[in-house]
Amino acid sequence: MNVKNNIILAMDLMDILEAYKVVEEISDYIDTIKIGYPLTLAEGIKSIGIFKDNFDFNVICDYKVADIPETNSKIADLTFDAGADALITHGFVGKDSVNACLDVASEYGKDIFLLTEMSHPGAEMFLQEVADDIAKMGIEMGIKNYVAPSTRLNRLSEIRNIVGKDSFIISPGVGTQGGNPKDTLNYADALIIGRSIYNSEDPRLAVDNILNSLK
Ligand code: NUP
Repeated sequence: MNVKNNIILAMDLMDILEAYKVVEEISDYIDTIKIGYPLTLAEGIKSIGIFKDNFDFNVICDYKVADIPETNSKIADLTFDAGADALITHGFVGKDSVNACLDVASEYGKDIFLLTEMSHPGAEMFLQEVADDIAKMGIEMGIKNYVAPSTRLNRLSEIRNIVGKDSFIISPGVGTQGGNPKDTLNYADALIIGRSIYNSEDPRLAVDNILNSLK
């Protein structure tokens, strides 16, 4: 996936008109948006089509799919049928569950992103211990796209080592959660940024500042 300016907007506002307004202001700076449960549960799965039809964005659905294979298939099918370009899938549920998402994605000619370690402090309790193994499983399965945290650069760097330079890593936790954009891009291919853009008084200026900090 090519991501303009290496920035993926995480759109977790829960009102589609507000979300639309923010996106409109910065639509020349970005071409990839990530939506998750907040917007989808508030406004419906049609939210995907709104960003595809009006902005021609890549839409990544952050549904952190983590169920038995049969249920994962249903979730993936509904997501890709609604127009998503990629689906974020949890790895801790194991190979069969991840494979279910991968199979549906390939039927649609689309992608999954495998979530390895998460960016929040609680990820250190359980997930961190298995994150390297999740990344290794992803490589064994031929997965090309990963999510890894900008809040722990040592972990991001380790996950990069495991998945190799040819994999595509997108990294959340930049800005509000404390991650630094420039440092993160030493290891990741694109930044996932939400609140520091959409909660800003001036989202355009917020993106400008981030882009300047990357120079
Ligand atoms: O480990 C993760 N951390 C994380 O923040 C995996 C994620 N998918 N996210 C998501 O990235 C989170 O749900 C939110 O949509 C976005 C980060 O947003 P913000 O902290 O920049 O507002």
